Amino acid sequence: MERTLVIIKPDGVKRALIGRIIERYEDKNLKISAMKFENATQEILEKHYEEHLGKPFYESLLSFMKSGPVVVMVLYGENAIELVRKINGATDFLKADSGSIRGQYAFCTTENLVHGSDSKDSAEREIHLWFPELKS
Ligand code: RTP
Ligand code: MG
Repeated sequence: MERTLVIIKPDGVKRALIGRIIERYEDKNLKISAMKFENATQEILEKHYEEHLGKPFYESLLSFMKSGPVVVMVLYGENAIELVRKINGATDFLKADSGSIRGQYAFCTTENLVHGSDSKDSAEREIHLWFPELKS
């Protein structure tokens, strides 16, 4: 069993896609073990996206992520990390499989609806960042 951190970004919330997005994960047998709805702070976003500091899209990414509330959740199941990234689809919306969340709904590369941790280390780091109260 593996766990991973998923964020439904402000565009997913504004477009009323929360239910349809969560359904995709549940349909693939991933279970929710923690979930919250909140406005992400500058502080948490700087830590969450520290690997992207200095990249051309960094500032617009942070302001987009602060443009409205997000849904943050911990999902668990077999191969949860890879499975979530497959369900989410490629970062570039033009390359995302049409059956993926981004392939179906995204029309922009920055505003791309969902986040999924990209490795075991990232998943643990991000889970501790967003849910410091959870045990490892
Ligand atoms: P995520 O972290 O959200 O699951 O997405 P990812 O691994 O597919 O993409 P990553 O390279 O980690 O980029 C993080 C987020 O930054 C925005 N981005 N915009 N305009 C652009 O060229 C660009 N590139 C990245 C996206 O919101 C991406 O999900
Ligand atoms: Mg990433």
